[in-house]
Amino acid sequence: MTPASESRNTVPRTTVPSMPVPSMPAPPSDLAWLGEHAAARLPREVLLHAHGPTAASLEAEVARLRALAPGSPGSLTLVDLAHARATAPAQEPAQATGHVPAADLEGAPLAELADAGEESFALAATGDRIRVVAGGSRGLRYGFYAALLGLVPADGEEWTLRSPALSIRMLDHWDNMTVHPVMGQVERGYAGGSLFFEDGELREDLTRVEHYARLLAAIGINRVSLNNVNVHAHEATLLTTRRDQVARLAEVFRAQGITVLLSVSFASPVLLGGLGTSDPLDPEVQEWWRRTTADLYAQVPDFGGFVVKADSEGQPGPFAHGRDHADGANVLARALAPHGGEVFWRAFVYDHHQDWRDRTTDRARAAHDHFAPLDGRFDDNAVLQVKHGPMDFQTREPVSPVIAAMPRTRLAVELQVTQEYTGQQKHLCYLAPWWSETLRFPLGPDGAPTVADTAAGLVAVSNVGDDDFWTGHPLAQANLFALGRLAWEPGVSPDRLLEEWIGATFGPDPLVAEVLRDLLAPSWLLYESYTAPLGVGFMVRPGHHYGPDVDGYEYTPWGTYHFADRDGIGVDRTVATGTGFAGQYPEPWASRYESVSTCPDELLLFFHHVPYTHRLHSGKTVIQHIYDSRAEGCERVAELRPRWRQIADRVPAALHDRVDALLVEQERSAEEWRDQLRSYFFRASGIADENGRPIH
Ligand code: GCV
Repeated sequence: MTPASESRNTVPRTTVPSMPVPSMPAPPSDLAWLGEHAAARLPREVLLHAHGPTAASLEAEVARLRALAPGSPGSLTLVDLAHARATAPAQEPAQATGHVPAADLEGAPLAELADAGEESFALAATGDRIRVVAGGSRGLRYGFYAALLGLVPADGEEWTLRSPALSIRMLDHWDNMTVHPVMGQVERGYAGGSLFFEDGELREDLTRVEHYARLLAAIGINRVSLNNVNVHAHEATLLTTRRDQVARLAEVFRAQGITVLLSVSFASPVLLGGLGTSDPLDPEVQEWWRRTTADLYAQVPDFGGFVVKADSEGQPGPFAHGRDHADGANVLARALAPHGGEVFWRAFVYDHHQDWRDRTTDRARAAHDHFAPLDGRFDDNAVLQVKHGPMDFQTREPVSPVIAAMPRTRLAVELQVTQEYTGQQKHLCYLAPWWSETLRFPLGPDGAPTVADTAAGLVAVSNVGDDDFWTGHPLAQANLFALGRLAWEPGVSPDRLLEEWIGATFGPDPLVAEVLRDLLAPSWLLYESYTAPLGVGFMVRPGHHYGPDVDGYEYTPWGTYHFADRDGIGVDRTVATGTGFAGQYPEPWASRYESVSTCPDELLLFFHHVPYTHRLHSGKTVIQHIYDSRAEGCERVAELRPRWRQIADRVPAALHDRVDALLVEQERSAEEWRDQLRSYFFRASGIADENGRPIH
């Protein structure tokens, strides 16, 4: 055995650099969970038994972190089993450990690791010594970041084997290359412009993308889709004449074990190829996709695949050719298959030219109506990407019934980290409690497989832009962190994720942790309490979707109605008297949602139209709930800023100021929600607030 200090790629105590490594570009002002506090956790001695690009990038990472903080006492040993085998004499068996000292591997579950796949790792902590053994380079990276983020078992525990619960852990960027006059550069982006593109082309300086890739790798993300699913003419060319830009981004993400994907237009054969049709069953169209995809792989051999929004909100799709969505998805899947790529086909398909007078059409039904009959028809490398709820990323929705309805289809559940309907990164809204509830939702009676058990992956729309704090609202970083961690470990509690994020980002100050916890942990329910009530959704200003407008979408073609009148409110989605949507669920949910007496309060108005005097399980009438909850929500929002001010000198000043200014806006906006909704429903119902609070 070679002593540890002589092993290849060892970063011993003596080589700790005291200055930033010259090859590393200057860091952004905010390093989120990979800043000084994470650096302070890195043990002083790091022993790396690995080779190749991952070893080089981990060495660079250690050097970068060393420049931020000297680290903690102790050692971190990282062993890539692939390296161990490569350095073992040829006659040794597959389990051979080459030049890795026996003590570094003592007791490690090597056989289990070999079965667990290359993203897995095993970790043990004894005293101030942490040991990580990984089945491959991605696992090694994840093990390294687990040590930095404090995801280390208590001292003396056995080795724990860690594998991601979901193999697909993807962020979708809705970035455009140019700035849209209304939408800005990033559709539904609230954190500045695109990190990737500027003035219609790839940015010259990709420094921030490098840091972003590191942040994502640290939370376990393994795929990033680069551009908006609404693919405009200019962005469509990323598939053909601008492939070199995809290749450059792929290189940056590859360094962190992340593969890139592109959103493509279903009409590409016409738009880019000059063909007369995009009919998926046309041999020329199929050949065009095959050739174009092969050309892309020639430049980006580990390209991940395509994301497609088709027949939705104006995007072209197979319906125009009399074909269904399995025909559409499979033509792309077959072009990708020889290269190992996948197509992510979105199930967000509905009629956005609905007649509001027609009470039988229900947008919530659309995904199930279109896709459930296609179960079993999608190729193996096609993944159906289903929004977690049946409508559109509202503050509260039931779980989409599509997730339970397609056992023979690979599904990815889509979440929205960018806060389109949840306060646009101006309001505090820590979404992990809701995501966690969704992922743990059983798709049947008690003990039935959950959403997380059923899905092959989790996809989420990114909340990041070129903003100094990455996410506009600095505390919205918690959502990105939690998303990645939940994709890896859906059962972990949102409170624990908050602790992890606070520790890595803000360090061990107990008051800072307490204040952040108080602000963030209840913030989703707080946001819900002053916005659209009891699952009815929307009530936002049309177009940009910020702030209240109760009837903003009521008489529009978008299928987003609350049907409030003088007597009552809500959408009848029952089988007995409504649109029948409740019947799309398996039992016990179909019956539970169908009956007004068993439907949970928070979803009452999603499933039922009820009189204002209807009594909730909480004991309050619907109208009194609307009045009280908006008033009390506002009172609680007013308490946030004084609380935040208690840590003014304990967090970076620029960050404190940014959050402070946003809390002022949250107070203003919450009051606007309160006053508009309370007044609207008083005028509609004529029923007074029994608590006598002012109504305008
Ligand atoms: C990218 C919602 C948003 C759109 C978005 C769409 C989607 O409707 O408002 O901006 O388009 O969802 O998920 O495709």
